[in-house]
Amino acid sequence: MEITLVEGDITTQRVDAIVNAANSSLLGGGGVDGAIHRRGGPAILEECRALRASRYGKGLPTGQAVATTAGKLPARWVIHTVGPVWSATEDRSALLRDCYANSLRVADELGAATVAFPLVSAGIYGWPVEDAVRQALGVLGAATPARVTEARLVLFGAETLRVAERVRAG
Ligand code: AR6
Repeated sequence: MEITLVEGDITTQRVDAIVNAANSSLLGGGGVDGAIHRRGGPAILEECRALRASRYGKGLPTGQAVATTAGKLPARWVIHTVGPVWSATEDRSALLRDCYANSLRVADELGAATVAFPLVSAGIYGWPVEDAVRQALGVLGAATPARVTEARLVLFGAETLRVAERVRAG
């Protein structure tokens, strides 16, 4: 699997699946989540509500991932995952790695060849950008999915892309 770093908006990516940095309610929010629901239209929220009424009555647990339609977006699926809120006193990085591993597994099960990830937890949830990139590249770099051929990390803004490229270069 090839890992690519691009600057951009996750909602405009021409890939099979995009990952949403959601919250456990699955009912929307700000940041990536807000943009996806706004541009994808109501079909996404409808499926999220159905998931809450069936499999995830208590919400989607942190670190897990579940797919819905992508509505009007160019992608075919949105894979919702819930990152951990950053903590300076507790190491929650295993949960952040779970987000990438589980989202990639769901994408692979769906038969997606290309998947775009935002920098989960690195916005409203406060995770330091450099470490968020390190966790993402660690998981994706070690993964050997059967069908996914490209994992694209979509960085929001030129400065975030620059940080990601520096982390990747070591
Ligand atoms: N495309 C790509 N990246 C983006 C975009 C976009 N359109 N918008 C923001 N980013 P965040 P979190 C970057 O806050 O930290 C929501 O309310 C952003 O700069 O979207 O996991 C949910 O409902 C940052 O680098 O997600 C949850 O309650 C990264 O994407 C909560 O926020 C993630 O920022 C989740 O917070």
